Amino acid sequence: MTKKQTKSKQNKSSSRKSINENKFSESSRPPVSASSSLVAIIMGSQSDWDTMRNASETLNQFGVAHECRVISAHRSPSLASEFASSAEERGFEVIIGAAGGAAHLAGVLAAHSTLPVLGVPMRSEALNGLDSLLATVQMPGGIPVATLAIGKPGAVNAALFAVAILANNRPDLREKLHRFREAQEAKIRATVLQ
Ligand code: RP5
Repeated sequence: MTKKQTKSKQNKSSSRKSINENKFSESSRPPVSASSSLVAIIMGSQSDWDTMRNASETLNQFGVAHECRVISAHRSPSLASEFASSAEERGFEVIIGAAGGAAHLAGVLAAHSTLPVLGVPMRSEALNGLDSLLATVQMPGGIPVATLAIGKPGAVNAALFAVAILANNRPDLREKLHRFREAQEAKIRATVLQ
């Protein structure tokens, strides 16, 4: 390659770079601020918090930094897409999406992110959570949501699943999971019925 050709290649690549940089600094995309949290617990309504606090408490037991937020797939669709689209860039590694009724939140978050998305169906008043379960679990092939149980067990398990994912490259967390299972088993072994 001649000097002229090399120079023109460099110019092209630097102009491509500046186009990309400009694109990211344009107002069409809100500035992304880094998060120190590894897990995002997103729920469709404040009314889901009583259940989802169990996920937060479980992550606290393992010392996993996380963020809890209300974002509705239907009432704040732009916020749902903004959050999920920037989650990876902000440093999150797992997203937990909890919603009830026409529970599309986890699916919408998964549609905007390649991070693992764990869905927790809320126990609904009308159909006891069956509606939430089916709406969360029946994703079309190509956009996966790992769906947990309805309500509190699902919230706890979503957190444990998130820890298991994070533990793949964090031996300290893997060790904590082993100890958690041992303590759980010891409790069952020690149970004496009166
Ligand atoms: C869903 O609708 C929420 O996740 C919640 O479980 C359900 C009811 O929401 P609210 O009417 O209590 O706000 O979007």
